[in-house]
Amino acid sequence: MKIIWVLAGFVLMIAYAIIGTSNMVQAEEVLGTGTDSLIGGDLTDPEDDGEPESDDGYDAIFSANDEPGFAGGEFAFNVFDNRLGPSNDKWCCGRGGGIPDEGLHVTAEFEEQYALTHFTVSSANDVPARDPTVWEVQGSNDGEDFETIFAHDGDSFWDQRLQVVLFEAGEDYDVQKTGYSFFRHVTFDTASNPAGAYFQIGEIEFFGDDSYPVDPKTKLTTTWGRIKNAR
Ligand SMILES: [Ca+2]
Ligand SMILES: [Ca+2]
Ligand SMILES: [Ca+2]
Ligand SMILES: [Ca+2]
Repeated sequence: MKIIWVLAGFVLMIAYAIIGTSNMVQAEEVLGTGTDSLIGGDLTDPEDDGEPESDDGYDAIFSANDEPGFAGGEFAFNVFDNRLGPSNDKWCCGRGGGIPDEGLHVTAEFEEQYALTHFTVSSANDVPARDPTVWEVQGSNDGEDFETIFAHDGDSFWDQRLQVVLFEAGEDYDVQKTGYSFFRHVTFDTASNPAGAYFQIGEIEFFGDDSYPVDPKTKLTTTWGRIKNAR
């Protein structure tokens, strides 16, 4: 009888290996459209229970150089509210005068440092010409000096509205050897910049590996460090 169980285990192992291989993702993979196509449980809200219209229930400290806040008039932090849809499910529509040289950026600061393993960026609900065409994802450990992790300068990735696109280390950008506690999405241009309502993003998800050593001196300079020191 024992040999049967060994054989059964062997067959299962092969089956898992085949399933695992077939699930391997391609570069800049389209995951689908709408909220259900988001991966969910990203670093900003592992439980997916953050309040969509207020900064409550999230594991990150958010900041932005345009419309910081959830809800609002389609404010920036709506890119972290776990929703794809109209109005305050998105960040829209760009500040007056067009995109500044520093870009339009939204930042999530974490308590730990992470090597960015993958992320998703989703288009919003309307006008495709508002989608980012020149943009970066950057990392930092002091919130001031940012390193470029992923950069794109060209056509928009999104060919549908509310479309979730996955970007992966080793496929779409270098496998990360540095952990960062700040991750920032910066948009430098869109097709319709600077005319009228020229910018929008539906959602951003960051995923990382925290098995990197944390430099305690770096940690003390971060907002999390200050909060911890004050306790
Ligand atoms: Ca949460
Ligand atoms: Ca999320
Ligand atoms: Ca919202
Ligand atoms: Ca959203």
